[in-house]
Amino acid sequence: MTAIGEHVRTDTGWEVVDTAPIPERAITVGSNFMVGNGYLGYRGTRPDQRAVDYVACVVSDTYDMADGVWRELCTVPNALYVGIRLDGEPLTIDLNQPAEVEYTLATAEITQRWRATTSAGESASVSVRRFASLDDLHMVMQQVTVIPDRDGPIIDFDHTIDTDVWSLNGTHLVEIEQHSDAVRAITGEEAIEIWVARRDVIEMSAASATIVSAMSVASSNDELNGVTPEACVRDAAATAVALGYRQALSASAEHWTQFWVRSDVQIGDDDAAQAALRFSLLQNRIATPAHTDRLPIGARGLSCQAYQGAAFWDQEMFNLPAFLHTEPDIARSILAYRWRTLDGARRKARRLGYEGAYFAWISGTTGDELCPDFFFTDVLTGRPIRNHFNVWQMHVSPDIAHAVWRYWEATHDLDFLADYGAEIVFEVARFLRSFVKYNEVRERYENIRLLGPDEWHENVDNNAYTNRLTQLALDHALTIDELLATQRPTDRGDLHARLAVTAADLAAWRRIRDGIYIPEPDADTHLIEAFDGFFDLEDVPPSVVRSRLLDPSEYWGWPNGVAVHTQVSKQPDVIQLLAVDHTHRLDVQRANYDYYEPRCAKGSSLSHSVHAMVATRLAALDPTYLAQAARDFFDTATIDLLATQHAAVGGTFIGGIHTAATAGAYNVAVYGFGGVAIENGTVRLDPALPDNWSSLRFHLAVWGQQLDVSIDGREVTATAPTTNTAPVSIAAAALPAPAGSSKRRRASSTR
Ligand code: IFM
Repeated sequence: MTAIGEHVRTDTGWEVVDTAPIPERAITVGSNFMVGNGYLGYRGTRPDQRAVDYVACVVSDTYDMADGVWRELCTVPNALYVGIRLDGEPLTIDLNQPAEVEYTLATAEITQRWRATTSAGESASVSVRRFASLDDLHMVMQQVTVIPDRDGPIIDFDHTIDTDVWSLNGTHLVEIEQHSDAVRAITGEEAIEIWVARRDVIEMSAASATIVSAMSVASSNDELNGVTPEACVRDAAATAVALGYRQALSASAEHWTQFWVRSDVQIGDDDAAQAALRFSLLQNRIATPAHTDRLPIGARGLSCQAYQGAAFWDQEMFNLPAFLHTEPDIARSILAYRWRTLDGARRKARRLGYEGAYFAWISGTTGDELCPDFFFTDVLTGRPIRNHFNVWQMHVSPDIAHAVWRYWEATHDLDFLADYGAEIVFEVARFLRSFVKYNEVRERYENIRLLGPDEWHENVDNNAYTNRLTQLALDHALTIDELLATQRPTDRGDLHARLAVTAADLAAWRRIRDGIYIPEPDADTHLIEAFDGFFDLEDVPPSVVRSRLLDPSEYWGWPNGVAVHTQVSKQPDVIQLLAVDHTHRLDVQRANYDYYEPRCAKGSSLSHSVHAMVATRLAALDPTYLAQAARDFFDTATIDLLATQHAAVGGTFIGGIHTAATAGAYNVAVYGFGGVAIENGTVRLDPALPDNWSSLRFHLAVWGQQLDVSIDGREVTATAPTTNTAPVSIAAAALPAPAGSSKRRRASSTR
C-alpha cells in the first residue's frame, strides 16, 4: 500500500483509493471518481445522492444557454438514483464510519463502500460498482448491493429517474415528460431533445439485495444511424440489463485493454507516481470524444459544466500531444474538429475585422466564440470584470497551426494535410497576416494589444511566445504549401483556388515570417522579455502579491488585480515558449527557467507540466533540476486527486477534472523524462529519469510503425514488432558517464 496523499492511496499502481468521500470534499470526489467515455460523464456520487451533492451526468454535444451568459453542456436526469429502505425506513450513510471509493484503472470501473443506518437502529454495508461503457457509449451501468448486519429486515429500493440534478448556470431542461422507464426533455435555448432511459434488475437473497441498473442517454444532436434517440436509449438499456453487469463490463473492459496496450506508461518502483499517471491517462481519455471528429475536448472534460464543456488552446498544446504517439487517429480527429469549425473561426475573424481563421478562445460545436465578455467578477464590489480572453488571446490560432505540424511530424499523414491540415494552416496564416502590424520606425512586424499565455497580463504588446508561434505558424504554412506542391500538386491547386491563396499571399507570409520581431535573449543575462515593458513591472514574489489580497478568492488579473502591475504570472509564458520551441541553447533555457519559474504563481493548472518539461531538459546541465521536474510531474498528475486548485475564482466556478494537467502528466513522462522528440525524420530518445524511478516503459506509434521503448537505468532499448513495415530511425544521446563507470546508452535502430 502506497500513499499518494492524505486521503488517497494505491495498492498496486493500478487503482486509486480515496478514503474520505465526505460531504466537504463532494466536488473533488465527484469529479475524480466520475466514469465516462468521451460521450458522457457521470460524476462519482453515491446512488442515493441528489443535486445538492453535485450529482450530474454531463452529455457531449448539448450546448445550450440557460442564463443569457454561459452556453454550456447540459446535465441530464439521473437514471441511476437508488434510495434504499430497511423495513420501510430510509437507510442513510453513517458519516462516522469509514467509507471509501476506488477507481480500478484497468477497466475504468469505480467501487464505493460505506456503512449505513436507519433511524430505527438497523445497519448495513452498502457497496456500489459503476462504469460507463466504451462498448456502447450511451450506457452507464451500476450495481448496488446491500448487506444488512442482521438477518430479517426487508430491503427495498426506490429506483426512479431523478430530474433533480446539478446544473451550474441554470435550468436547461424546460420540458420534461415522464414515460415508462424513460424521460424525454427539451432544452430551453436550442430545443435539443434528450432521452434518458432506465432498466433495473433486482435480486434478493436471504442475506442481501442487489439492484443492477442501466442508464442510457441520447440526444437529437447524436449521429444515430437513423434510429431515434428514444429507440436508441430503450434499446441500449434493455440490451445492458439482458447482458448483466459482469458481461457488459467485460465488453467495455476489452476496449480499455486495447487502450492500455497503446497508452500505458510504466514507471519502475514508484507506485504513487504510477497510479497518479495512470489515473491521468484515464481521465484524459474519458474527456475525449474519440467517437467523432465533430466535438471538442472540454477543459474540464465531462466532469462538470465548468469552462462550458468546450475546447481551449489546452486541446492542441496539452491533450493532443498525449495522443500523437499512442492513438494518432484521435489526434487526427481533434484536428479535424478544428477544420470542421473553421467557419466559426472565420466568423470571429470577420466580426473583429481580420481575415482568415481566428479560432475561438472557448470553442463548442460550431467554432463560434463561447467566451463571454465578462468572465470573472470583482468579488469585492460584485461588478463584472471585462476580460478580453475572447478578443485578444490570439495565440490559439498559431497554436492550432503548430499542432497540425506536430501531427504531420508524428504521422506523415499526407492525406490529412491535403484534406484538412493545409486549409487550417493557410487560414491561420491569413489571420496572422491581417493581425500583425508593420512598425515603420523599427522596420519589423509586431503583434500589438493581445494576451499571451499568462492571462493575468492583458493588453500587452509583442508577447515573446505569441510572436514566435506566429513565426512558426507562418513557416508551417509555407512548408506545407511546398510539400503539397511536390507531393499533391492537384490538391494544392484546388485548395489555392478554393481559398483564393495567391503568390502575393505566400510572399507576404514569407515576409512576415522573416520580419516579425522575436524578443531575443539579453546578451548578458540571457533573459527573454515576456512582453514589451515586462521588466519595468514591480519585481516581487507571488507570496508578496498574495499577501496584498483583500479576499482570498479575488481575481489576480486585469485590469485591477494584484498581479497586474507586477512580474508575477498566472502560468508559464516565456517558459511555455521554451517548452514549445526547442531551438534555444540550454544556458538560455536555464537562465529563463531560473528567473521565471519563481515568479509564476501557478494559478493555472497548465503550469506544472510546462515547468517540468523544461526542467527535464535542464538536467543535462545540472541533475538537481530532475528533482524539481519530478515534483512538478507529481503535482500535475495529482492536481485533481489532491485537489490543489481552487474550485472557484473571481466568482466563477472552475472546478472539475483539469484535463490539460492530466494530459500534461503523459507529456512530462514521455517527452520530458523519456526525452522523446521527432527531429528530421528521426525519433530521438534522450531520457533522464528521476532518482527513484528505476525504469520507464512506453509504446510509441510513429509514421504508422510501432515501437516499445524501455529505459532501464542507463540503458535505452527500442523494440519493433515484426508487423512493422518500414524501419524507424532512432537516435539516443550519449549520457555523460557517471563517475567510475564506462557504460553508455544503447539505442537500437529497428525495423
Ligand atoms: O486555457 C486555460 C488558460 O490558459 C488558463 N485558464 C484556464 C484555461 C482552461 O484550462
